[in-house]
Amino acid sequence: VSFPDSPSNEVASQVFEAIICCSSFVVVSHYNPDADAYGSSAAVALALRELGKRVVLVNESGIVERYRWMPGVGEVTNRFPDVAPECVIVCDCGALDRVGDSIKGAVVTSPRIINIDHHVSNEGFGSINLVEVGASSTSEVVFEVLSRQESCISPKVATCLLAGIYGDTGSFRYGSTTQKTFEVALELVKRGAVPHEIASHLFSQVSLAGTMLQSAALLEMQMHQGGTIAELIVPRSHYEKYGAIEEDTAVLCERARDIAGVIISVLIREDEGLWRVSLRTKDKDINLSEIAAAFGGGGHRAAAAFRWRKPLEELRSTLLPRLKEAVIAGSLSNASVPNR
Ligand SMILES: [Mn+2]
Repeated sequence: VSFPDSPSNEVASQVFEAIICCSSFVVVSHYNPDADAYGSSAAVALALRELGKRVVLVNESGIVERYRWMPGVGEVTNRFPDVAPECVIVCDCGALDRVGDSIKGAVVTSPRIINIDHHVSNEGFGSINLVEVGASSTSEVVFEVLSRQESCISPKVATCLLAGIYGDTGSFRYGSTTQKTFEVALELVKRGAVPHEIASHLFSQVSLAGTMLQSAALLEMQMHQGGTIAELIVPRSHYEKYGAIEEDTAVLCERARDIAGVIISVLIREDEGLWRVSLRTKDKDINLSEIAAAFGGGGHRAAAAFRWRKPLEELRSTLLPRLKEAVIAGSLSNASVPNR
């Protein structure tokens, strides 16, 4: 499958040519990785190795257990190698900060950075920037690069990429899912990815402790603006209370968003010395990336995040009015949103 009409087709070719020229690589994705961060970076790493390259796969968060089944994830290290590679490939990072403080220093000194991403907020920090804002996932963009050579897409690589697409599209449910997404997915299935196995790993292996913690958070959920905004707060003490870990809360914001009538969900998680805030919407007219950017974060229209280092009450009194404004503006521009 080829995409002659894609505006970034030429850049994808540039990326492929640059890859051919170098012999040693670090491939890195954002800390607190999701299926797309791991999937896109691991796919690149495995494909490069197939081309005879030396590759180290790096993520500041190391190996997140729930994604260990993904090909390549078992070899992820949280340390940038001492010997600098010829090229660093950064996947799924809207900003270089997203690789994490302990990795960023080494990345910025690299003579060649290839930035492969789909975040609307991408800062263009690479020597080559393959940023496709219309793509469902970085995995979809990576496919565009790797599909230039038949041998690059092994069943393992196909599995990584399809997992990334499943993750970022919420199983092909979100507005970012396009005809091209399905075309790429079809191609990946032809190359050996098994959809039901990937879906089972991603969505049917939730931990019991995590489910208990999620239930506690949902019971305490606060609704605002006539049930259009759902707010969840997870205090740090709850992780210990339920024996859960931080990654167990990853899907909580989506669960709140998926409630009938909810337009925006916000998840506020306590971390050491800061609050981690996630935002989700199912209204295509609301741009959460803009709201998160106002708080120093970023992301996509439908899913964005930021960190807050001041008191919780100050966060709530600043953020909630902005979300209410967005809901009102969104419902004015989109008559299909029920007026509740
Ligand atoms: Mn992504």
